[in-house]
This record gives sequence, C-alpha cells and structure tokens, in this order.
Amino acid sequence: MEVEGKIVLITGASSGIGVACAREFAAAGARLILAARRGRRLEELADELGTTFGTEILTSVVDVRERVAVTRWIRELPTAWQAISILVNNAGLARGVAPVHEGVIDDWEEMIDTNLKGVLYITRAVLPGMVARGEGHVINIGSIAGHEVYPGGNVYCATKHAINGLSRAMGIDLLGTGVRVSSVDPGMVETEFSIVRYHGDEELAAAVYEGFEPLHPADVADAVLFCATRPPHANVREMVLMPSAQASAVHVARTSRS
Ligand code: NDP
Ligand code: 8X3
Repeated sequence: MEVEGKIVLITGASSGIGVACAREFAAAGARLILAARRGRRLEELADELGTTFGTEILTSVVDVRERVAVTRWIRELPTAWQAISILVNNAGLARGVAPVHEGVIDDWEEMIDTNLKGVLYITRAVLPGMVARGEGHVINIGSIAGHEVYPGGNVYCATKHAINGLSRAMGIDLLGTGVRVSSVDPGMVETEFSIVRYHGDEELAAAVYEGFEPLHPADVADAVLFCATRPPHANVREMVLMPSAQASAVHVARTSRS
C-alpha cells in the first residue's frame, strides 16, 4: 500500500524513533503531523524535511498526558489535515530503575500517564474518523519490555505490557472496520531514551549501549514503514525487532571491557 499523499500523525517526533519515522514517511511522500512538547525541535525537523523532500508538515506542540488538550487538538485540526490515515503512537519514556519497594511514585505516574493514558487519549480522538472513513492504521510502538520483564523495569514494563494487550484488544474491536492495528516492539535502540530514564545522567545512559551495536532509530522506522505499506488484506499484528547482539530483555552479547 502506498503512503504517498496520506496523512501520518507521529507522536514523540522531536527525538529518536519519532524523528526517524518522520524521515521515513517523508521520504515515502506522506503528509505529516508531528507532535511533541519541544516545538523548536519539531520546527527544525519540519524545515529539514520540507527542504529535502518537499513534505507538507503540520507541527503541534502537544503533551499527550493532557486529555482535554489532546481531544481539542484533534477535533480542531484544520480541515485539510483531519483525514489521518496512519497514527504512530510513539511518544513514551522510562523513568528510573529503582526496585518497586524504593520506587519514585512521580516517575510511575509520568510513565503511566504518558505511555498508556497518552496513547489512549490520542487513539480515542483519532479512531472515530478512521472508522467512519473505513480506512486507517494505528501503529503502536511497544517494546521488548511488553513481552518480558527485567530488574528495575517494573512500571515501565507494566506500561508496555499494557500497550501489548491494548494493541491486541484494539485489533479485535476494529475487526471489519478497515482499520488495522500493528505493534512494533523493539529491543534496545540508541536514542535519548536512557538519558531520560536516568534523569539526564549521560554517563549512565551511554553505558547501556556499551560493547554492542544497538538498534538505530532508522531500523525501527523502517519496520514501521513496512507495517504501513502492507497491502490492505495483510496486517503485521506484532513485530519484535532486536539488535542482533540482544537475545532477550537481559541477554546482551557485549565485548568485554578493558
Ligand atoms: P526519546 O527519548 O529519544 O524520544 C521520546 C519522544 O517521546 C520524544 O520525542 C518526546 O518528546 C516524546 N514524549 C515524551 N513524553 C511526552 C509527552 N508527555 N507528550 C508528548 N511527547 C512526549 O526515546 P525513543 O525514541 O527511544 O522512544 C520512543 C518510543 O520508543 C517510546 O514509546 C519508548 O518507550 C519506545 N521504545 C524505545 C526503545 C529504546 O531502547 N530506545 C526500545 C523499545 C521501545 P518531547 O520531550 O519533546 O515531548
Ligand atoms: C526500551 C527497551 O530494554 O530498556 O523499551 O526496556 S528496554
């Protein structure tokens, strides 16, 4: 299926996987709605993609945790931008690695509000239009953390397990509507993810990706575009995409450090 000319909404388009998805869809000729909180980054990306590919782009400063604002934003999109064909629910984060008995409750709230409730708010606002048009595709960015758990992953893993369940349940709810649901679930990808998880500690973050080659954001974007470009009768329900050096959430082949 061609994505040329289609409207693709990508959340979390100011960094990492979201930026790579924007590039991939821009190169394929889509029209883009790019959302995140850091508007300046979105503007810079829009300028770059507009210059390189001539992409039509709408940028929106949105905090996916703000239920009322999210609903209003989607309802009040300019008419020419309302027929969203593909929604990439990518905005998300991990905060901290404390065991649950020492967990920071504000971190938990932020992960649950962003990774689960944020996805629900956006999806609830966008889906009715897709169903009414009989065409659409929701692509959720899950994680290996939605299939497995690891020490200190507790609440982050719980949010991604929730997304895993939500994606499968949505597939059932939307059966026969013409709207497809896919989940792209990566292992470790080098982005700002670990810097955010470690509250800005770049040294700790860099250590996460030491001694092996993690996935690149472009690898994930490539998988997302693959899902979006299947013919209408075919759907990728779930794609687990790992670095070759990672066999599970906790098994990573690292070169030994000197
Ligand atoms: P980054 O930190 O590089 O990007 C996260 C993006 O999410 C940013 O654009 C950020 O934008 C956005 N975001 C976070 N909170 C909000 C919010 N409240 N409202 C709107 N946007 C928000 O990380 P990744 O690119 O790695 O993460 C993208 C997705 O991929 C996440 O869902 C993550 O869980 C998932 N993932 C990541 C993996 C990895 O190893 N990196 C592996 C598996 C899945 P801004 O701050 O400007 O709002
Ligand atoms: C991000 C990958 O392994 O840190 O979802 O959970 S991991």
